[in-house]
Amino acid sequence: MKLPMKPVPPNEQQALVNRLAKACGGAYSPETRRKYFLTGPQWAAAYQGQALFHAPTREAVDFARVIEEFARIGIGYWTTHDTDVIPTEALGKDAQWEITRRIGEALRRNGVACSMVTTETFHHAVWAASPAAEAPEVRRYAAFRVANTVRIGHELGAQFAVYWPGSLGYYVQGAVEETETLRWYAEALDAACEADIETAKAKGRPTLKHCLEAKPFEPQAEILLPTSDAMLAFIGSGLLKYPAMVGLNPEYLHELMWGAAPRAALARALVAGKLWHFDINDGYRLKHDVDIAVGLVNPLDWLNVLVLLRSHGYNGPFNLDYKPPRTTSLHGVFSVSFPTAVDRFITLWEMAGDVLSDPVIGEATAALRAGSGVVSDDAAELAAANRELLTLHELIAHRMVQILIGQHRGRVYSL
Ligand code: 3MF
Ligand code: MG
Ligand code: MG
Repeated sequence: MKLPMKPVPPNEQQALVNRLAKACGGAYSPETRRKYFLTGPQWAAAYQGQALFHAPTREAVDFARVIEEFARIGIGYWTTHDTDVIPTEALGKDAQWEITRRIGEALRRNGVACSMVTTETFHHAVWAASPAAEAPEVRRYAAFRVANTVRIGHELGAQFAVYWPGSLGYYVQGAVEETETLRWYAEALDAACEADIETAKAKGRPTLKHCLEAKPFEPQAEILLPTSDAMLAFIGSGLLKYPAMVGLNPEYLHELMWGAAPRAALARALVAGKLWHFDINDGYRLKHDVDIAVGLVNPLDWLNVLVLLRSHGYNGPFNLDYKPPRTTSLHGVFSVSFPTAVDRFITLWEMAGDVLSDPVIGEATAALRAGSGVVSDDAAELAAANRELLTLHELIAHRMVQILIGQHRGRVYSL
């Protein structure tokens, strides 16, 4: 290994990073990247590295720069919270429409489309007791906020609205009555759907797909809708006026955090016909929301997830909802973090295609489904009849790892 012989002065560091990023190879062209429904959040690019125990490490960046950089990288879609781009005090006012107009211009100038809008219902002090707070005035304001976001979405040409309820929960039990709070939360979503129906009609556009996003921990200690399964139950509970307009935006890490198999959680959303939008990232089980970029922690699990989605014809967005690490500079956000995340995704997506057309996996899967042909009411006899066939479970897992690491192409090491 060649180690730097001398210190790398600040004015030479970007060039070093650029050279090594290029040396990694495996990068796709912006044209190729644009063929995938990859969406880039304003908040991910503009994240400055701050957290409860962390001061920011990066300078601020506005929507014009983010949209321009996404275009350069080849990320064809942009997503945003209302307050990522519009100051809270300007929401619903003329200033909001002036900013929306400038966003529209930046999108058009760069050939980027806005695919999704979302309402921030977690950061501002007004949400201290959640968007479904006891005070009716706060709930009225929440209804205004989600309806207003829907109108912004239509103005920008979005197809999706996402809702992460954020502070829907509590730190201490007793004061909040859960059933009532859920009913109140449903009323806010009803208001969003009603604003959507009205705006879509006025503009001659289809209505948006309204997608709920669950997270098991943070920012409350206890969460009322902690998982995608809880969200599905909520959609089917009878509390919503327009359940057919409401589906899911699962986030990979949010499911992994509580201990789920993300692939199984996605399968449950698929069979319910509610997998409409997908936040992609990576991280660890039973930790906080570390929001690491896709495929950096669990590439094999990711390959499995994409095999499931490809085989079911999922054609919704893949939203790059991660946080570039605090150790990455702003230059690094756009020259290393986003492009490498996009390229790992594309490689894993294409590998999922390899898995689906792999003759070994194909034959093994078909054989498992064919069974032994031995029909019996004797449990021991049945078990014995399938014993050898079931070894294929492990063989398929091995084959997937081979495909992941390139071993199927002859990557071996001699001792
Ligand atoms: C929090 C999240 C959110 C949601 C966003 C969309 C800041 O963990 O994942 O990102 O994705 O609010 O509604
Ligand atoms: Mg998310
Ligand atoms: Mg997250």
